[in-house]
Amino acid sequence: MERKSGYCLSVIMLVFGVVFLHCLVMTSFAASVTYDHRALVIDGKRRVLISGSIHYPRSTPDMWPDLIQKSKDGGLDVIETYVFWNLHEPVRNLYDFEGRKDLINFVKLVEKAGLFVHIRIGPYVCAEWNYGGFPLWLHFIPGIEFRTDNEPFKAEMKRFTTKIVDMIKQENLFASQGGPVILSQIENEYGNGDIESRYGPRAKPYVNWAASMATTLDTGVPWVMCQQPDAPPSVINTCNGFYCDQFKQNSDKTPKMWTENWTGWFLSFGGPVPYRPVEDIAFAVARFFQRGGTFQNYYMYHGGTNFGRTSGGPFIATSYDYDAPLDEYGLIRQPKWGHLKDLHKAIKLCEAAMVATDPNITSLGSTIEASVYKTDSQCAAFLANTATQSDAAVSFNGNSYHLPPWSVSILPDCKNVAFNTAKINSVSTISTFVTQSSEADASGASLSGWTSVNEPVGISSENAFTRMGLVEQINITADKSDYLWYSLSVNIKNDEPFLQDGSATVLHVKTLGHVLHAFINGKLSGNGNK
Ligand SMILES: *[C@@H]1O[C@H](CO)[C@@H](O)[C@H](O)[C@H]1NC(C)=O
Ligand SMILES: *[C@@H]1O[C@H](CO)[C@@H](O)[C@H](O)[C@H]1NC(C)=O
Ligand SMILES: CC(=O)N[C@H]1CO[C@H](CO)[C@@H](O)[C@@H]1O
Repeated sequence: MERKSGYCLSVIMLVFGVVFLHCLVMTSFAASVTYDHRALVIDGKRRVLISGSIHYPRSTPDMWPDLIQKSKDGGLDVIETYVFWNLHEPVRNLYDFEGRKDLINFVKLVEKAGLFVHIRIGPYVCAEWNYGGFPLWLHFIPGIEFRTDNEPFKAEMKRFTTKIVDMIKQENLFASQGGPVILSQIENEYGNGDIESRYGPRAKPYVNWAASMATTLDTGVPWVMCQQPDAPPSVINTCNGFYCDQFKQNSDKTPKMWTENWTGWFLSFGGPVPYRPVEDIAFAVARFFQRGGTFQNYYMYHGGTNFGRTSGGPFIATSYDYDAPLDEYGLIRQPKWGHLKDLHKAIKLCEAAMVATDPNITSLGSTIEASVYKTDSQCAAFLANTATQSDAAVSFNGNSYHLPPWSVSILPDCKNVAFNTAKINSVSTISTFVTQSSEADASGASLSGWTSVNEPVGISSENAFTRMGLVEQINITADKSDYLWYSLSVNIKNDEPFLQDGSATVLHVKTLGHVLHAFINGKLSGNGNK
């Protein structure tokens, strides 16, 4: 009897324990996300955050848990993704969030791993994505003009942004609701270069409208506008680029944040395979944190694949590997992944001092710069040598340090070097590829689950029509193909003068298209591209 009741009691306690733990997990996420001039402030604490981009539709859902775990193991705190409008709303008001498009499932998996999420809604996203993420039907709305102070466009942009925000809210995924989403983005690189100026006086009202439309959606977490120097005070202007150490916020009330740091670059058909040495990325990241940055995102941490016809143009390849720390297949790319992991560890050792104060930046020579973050309890320092060729011997705090060219040393105690960006300790690995036939084996079973699709090249002859001049391409192809066939018959007699004197015949086509292949009597006769 006694034993039995004892048994009962322990079961009850176990259940209690589980419930209690569950509560802890649920409440361990931030309830409040704000910011000040130093950093994002999560639950009252300023944070140094390392983020990385993984676009959910550029991998398959069964890859997601592994990609997220490898990101966590690599020292990331945040996973960042764009949201792709044309993927989710291929037909107006008909939404699709299945399989690779399951944004909510992706966010929940990141939450399960204990990481934060930054959702960049756009809804214009660029991203080397077909039409920058805009659905084709948007193009045909009467009177529409994209990304400017235009009522039909603003109505659609607001509708889609609201749809996404509502979906996230319904699942309680904003940090303000106990979820992992700490940041969202509206628009994308609109203030970059000459984009905004091309819209003339209607650009500025649009920027202000976009910011206020976003903030009134009441997510309880901050919004950013990347590369938007004239962003209104309700949103945070952030930097995108290969280097962002020189970036200055447009307000002394916002932190220095870097939303796109290009770990490599995208691949174009016929172009070189992009490669960015990890020493250079590590240098750029360390410089950013040295000069007061507190949020940094790798674009991309995992690039993945442009499936189907999702890759943007012109000539962007289906591989979106990006030379990222996780390669196209989700394998760890060394030494990139490991070296950045070591960098993240060193930066985190300085976090307490970094968030407590602005850096004191001093020059120790024409190419040598020291930054000190000093509080009562910690002193952390970054020493940089920005010379591209020569080493430097630096004396700092009474000690001497050797700095290789183009490198930063991180000293979490202002004395001992925890990490130097040019010195790689993680091992290189070389992947070996095995070939597997996509043919069925003797038993008839397919060895791999691979399938391929044939893209229709141009519209078919049943749909042919006659027209003078060139037509608007996307209207005619409905974006089902990148190609459109034009044909013209000419009868050439044997006694044509140009056949006699051997002079060349030139085909002139006036087009704004990207590439043209000319066939004469069915034979490829030449190419031209813009
Ligand atoms: C910044 O560092 C320099 C050089 O060590 C020192 O002279 C100066 O007093 C420091 N400034 C502040 C505000 O701590
Ligand atoms: C686009 O195509 C539709 C038919 O699909 C046609 O009615 C319309 O005039 C075209 N618009 C333009 C701008 O070419
Ligand atoms: C200014 C610039 O080149 N921006 C690019 C940053 O990288 C992303 C992703 O590669 C592109 O979408 C932007 O156009």
